[in-house]
Amino acid sequence: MNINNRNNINIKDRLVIVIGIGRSGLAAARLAHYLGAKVFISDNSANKTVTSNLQELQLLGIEGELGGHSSRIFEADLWILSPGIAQDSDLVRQAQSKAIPIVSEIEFASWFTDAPILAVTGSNGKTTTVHALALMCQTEKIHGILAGNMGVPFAKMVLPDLMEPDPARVFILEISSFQMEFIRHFQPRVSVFLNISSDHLDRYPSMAEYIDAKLNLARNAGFNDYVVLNLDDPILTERLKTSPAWLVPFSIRQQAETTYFVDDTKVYTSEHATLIPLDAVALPGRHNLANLLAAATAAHLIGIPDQTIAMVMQSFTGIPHRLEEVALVDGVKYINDSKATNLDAVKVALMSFPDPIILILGGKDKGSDFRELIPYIEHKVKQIIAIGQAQTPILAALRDAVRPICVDGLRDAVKITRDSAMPGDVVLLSPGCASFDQFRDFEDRGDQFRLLAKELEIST
Ligand code: UMA
Repeated sequence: MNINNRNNINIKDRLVIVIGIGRSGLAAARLAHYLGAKVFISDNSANKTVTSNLQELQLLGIEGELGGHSSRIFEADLWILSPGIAQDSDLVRQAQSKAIPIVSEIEFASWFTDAPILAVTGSNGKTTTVHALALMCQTEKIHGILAGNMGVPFAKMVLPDLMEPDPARVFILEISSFQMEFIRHFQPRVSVFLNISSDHLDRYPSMAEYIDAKLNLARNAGFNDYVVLNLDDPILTERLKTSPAWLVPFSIRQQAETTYFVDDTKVYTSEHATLIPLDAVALPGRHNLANLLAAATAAHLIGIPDQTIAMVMQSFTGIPHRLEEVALVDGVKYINDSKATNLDAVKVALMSFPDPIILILGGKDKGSDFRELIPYIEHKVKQIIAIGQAQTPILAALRDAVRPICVDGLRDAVKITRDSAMPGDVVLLSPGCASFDQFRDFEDRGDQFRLLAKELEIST
């Protein structure tokens, strides 16, 4: 199937194989089915989620297989690949050797909408930024809708718009590096780059490949598109300087060329009027100020008034699983930062509290070097409780700085904090790792932590 020209792509009666039937696969299969494709879905697992997803699709007449990939997946006009499947996997190589076109769910969904897309990527802060941006993009003329890596597949949101088009629609997408691996035509009107730091080194051979995947977001950006980038991030400024798009920087340190700028007391517009005093910004932390400035800059580019932007900055208090206070037990704060799946996010979390911290760290190791945490834990973290597969590298890296305790799981970790935490301490779940060794995803991990902390709160 020829997918070279986006405007001529027609999947009606084409054999579309969806690989992976998680959230993305389910949504992509439904969209492809609605558009008249012959859809077949395949997943190498047979867990509860994929079984129930398959059952749901079977009701539409879509066929599929679980527990392994048969040769049937290679009789295909097109593959839609779930983000959890790596570009260098054997499966992908086999399809490539048979010249089967492969696209990501984001690419696939983007073919079927002409609504402007504001897409946000970065190693940290994506979810906070897209939530703030989506709130800003709610006006009479602009009906923003949020999707992507934050948990709602883009394909799921494109389908209702096909059934009932909304001329005011704007999509706000959180984009991960995984979702950018199989991109052809995907072209956001505004691409936002927050920051780049080491992450997902279990999936990419090196930082260079990870950065390349992220930068794919702006690969198709043209003269009429915008690239919003963090001026304080040297990798981003260097790598994006040759983009043909309009480069629109934001910064919390520098005042040059930015749409909004910051001093010690206020955020200002480019006309030097006050946008908002810093003490009126609801979301704490310098890193969050950078996220809000990124969102504000993107919103400004599509015509959102400053007043609306300021209102969101004043009222938006953050998202679940991101430095979320979930319980107060005898003067000890329990903080759920399950969304911190890399070490940079853990560092930010550690810098956010002046109080002594008991840190719950670990999960599925991503090849991170936990020694990076040493300057952040010294004199601040009184105990580390290590969970999950990453226990061994955590022990090896941090044994001399603070003796980590290893426990089986989150329940045991929380139990220990009941005895060891003193009033004024913070118990911080900021795992710095993926969740898939013990949990369905980071949300499941955060929900379980919240529940366990609440149980403690009730029992006191
Ligand atoms: N599978 C196969 N064959 C293989 C390997 C895997 O069939 O060879 C199957 C697995 O059994 C699984 C499916 O493929 O059922 C993969 O699903 P998936 O991991 O892509 O999960 P989805 O439910 O589709 O969720 C994805 C994103 N997951 C990942 O990127 C790993 C979700 O991001 C996202 O919210 C969702 O699409 C909707 O867009 C999660 C995430 O952890 C939150 N993202 C990473 C992060 O934030 O660090 C990038």
